[in-house]
Amino acid sequence: MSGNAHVLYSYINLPEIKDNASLVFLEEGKHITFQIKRVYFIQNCNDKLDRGHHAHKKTIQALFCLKGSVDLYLSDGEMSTTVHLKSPTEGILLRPLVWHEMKHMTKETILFVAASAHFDEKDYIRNYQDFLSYIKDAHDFDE
Ligand code: T46
Repeated sequence: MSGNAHVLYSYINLPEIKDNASLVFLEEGKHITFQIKRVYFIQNCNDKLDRGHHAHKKTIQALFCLKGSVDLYLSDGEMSTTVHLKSPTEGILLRPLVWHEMKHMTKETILFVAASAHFDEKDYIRNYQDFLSYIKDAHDFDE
């Protein structure tokens, strides 16, 4: 880990009811602080290639690994860290303008994501140099 990686994400802990099964739930406004506009999940990853390799301009996301595991590489261009997700009850809140890559997903892995916005390709920054320029411009504008 380099820098204060906690700025890049925060953990979200979900309740689990255990009887003859495990029931995990999440509620908007309680466990998820943003309004959920979309959910999606990624499964059946059938090769060793990483996924992600982008940042979002505005979209906030909550990521949970329902099955298997995934390593999430996160960077804001200065600090970086890798978070290992392996439990449906422990996810992360990923803020906008954080470059993310999903590594080591397998056929077993099911990654569930709740997002604050509908799908919009214009919200993606898919080139790392463009990402660095975008955050530099945003910082210059703030000053
Ligand atoms: C993210 C990580 C964690 C849609 O049409 N609708 C959707 O809601 C999504 C999520 C994707 N798509 C399309 C866009 C691409 O043509 O599905 C295709 C694959 O998307 P992408 O290459 O962005 O997939 P990942 O696994 O690299 O990234 C996904 C999300 O797209 C992204 O927002 O943060 O999971």
